[in-house]
Amino acid sequence: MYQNLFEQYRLNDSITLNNRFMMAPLTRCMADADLVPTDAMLAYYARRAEAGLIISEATIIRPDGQGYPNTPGLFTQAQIAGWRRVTDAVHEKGGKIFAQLWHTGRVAHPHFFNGEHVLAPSAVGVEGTVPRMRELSYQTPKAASKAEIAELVRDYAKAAENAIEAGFDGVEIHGANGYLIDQFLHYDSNRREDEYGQTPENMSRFALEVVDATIAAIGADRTALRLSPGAYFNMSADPRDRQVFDYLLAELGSRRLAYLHEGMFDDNMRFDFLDGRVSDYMRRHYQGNLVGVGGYSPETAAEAIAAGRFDLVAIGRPFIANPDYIAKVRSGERLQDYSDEMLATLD
Ligand code: FNR
Ligand code: 8K6
Repeated sequence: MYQNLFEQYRLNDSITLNNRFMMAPLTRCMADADLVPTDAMLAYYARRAEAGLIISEATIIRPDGQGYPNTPGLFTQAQIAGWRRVTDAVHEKGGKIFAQLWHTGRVAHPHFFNGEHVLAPSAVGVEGTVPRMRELSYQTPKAASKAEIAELVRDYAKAAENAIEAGFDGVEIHGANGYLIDQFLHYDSNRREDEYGQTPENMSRFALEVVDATIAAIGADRTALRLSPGAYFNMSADPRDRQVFDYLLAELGSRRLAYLHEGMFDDNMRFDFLDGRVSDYMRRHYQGNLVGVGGYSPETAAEAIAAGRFDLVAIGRPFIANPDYIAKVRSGERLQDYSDEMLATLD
């Protein structure tokens, strides 16, 4: 069954995947107090090594990128060593794993890094409080200076180098879901009047600088990007955003990334300003490897891939509910349903 999902898939000259399933990046908030991966995390990822490619939970590039408790990092030697144990375990089982590189921007909270402020494109805050820590209200961020933007770009590239040192096969830059890079890409959060704001070209500049610095550090074959043009999470959509993504996707076409990944929870959602689904919009504007995600079952993923709508599928919640997801799908065994209570433990 689902023969196309179990075919090998050649991402590029450097990386071939055992099948077309990816494990989606899933924040679990279970790293230790120093944001180092634990033994339980090692076992959790190793159990899922049959995926063609695991994307790690979002991993912060530096302390002020943190917006949730106990999210792992890739900026200290202890964190690099901790991840090395995870990547070794996945490789021993024949799997591959990319690190998802994260800075939460205006969704960060100084509580986590004893800081004074959080950085974002503009001084426009989000309403509400940090999940699981309801006493922490979000703050109005400080608009990053040009020197601070340049430093952020360097820190993404440094984290990518650290990921390679930690044994990852590559990195997925988290440009989705309302976090720092995405904040530059939307009119809701980017009100800058310098060369990082106001026009599609300017608003794409930070994302492209991060991509180019990462490619320069570790190579395009090992660099991927996640984007969410639908602005469905931590963000308000503006019809003008479409022009920013039209421009950005065209620019990315010449970068030869390992893949481009949509950020979505439900890829059945239709967006008028994108003329339909996020995945279909991305397919029309980007010619490289495309990863679909958001509510897919093996059946619907196999159909979408057969129809050429995307090349690989990422599976999130079902992979939390079924550590042996791939084996179950292969044998036709019934999958356990996901429920939010499963987030309490790392099985
Ligand atoms: C997520 N998602 C997510 N996305 C991301 O880019 N980085 C992350 O760290 C996380 N963390 C995360 C945690 C939890 C608990 C959930 C449920 C989701 C989104 C995820 O990668 C995926 O896009 C969605 O879960 C949709 O796919 P499924 O679950 O329908 O297969
Ligand atoms: C609770 C701390 C962990 C936060 C991780 C960030 C990813 C959030 C995933 C939560 C899933 C529910 C969000 C649903 C939003 C969909 C909107 C259509």
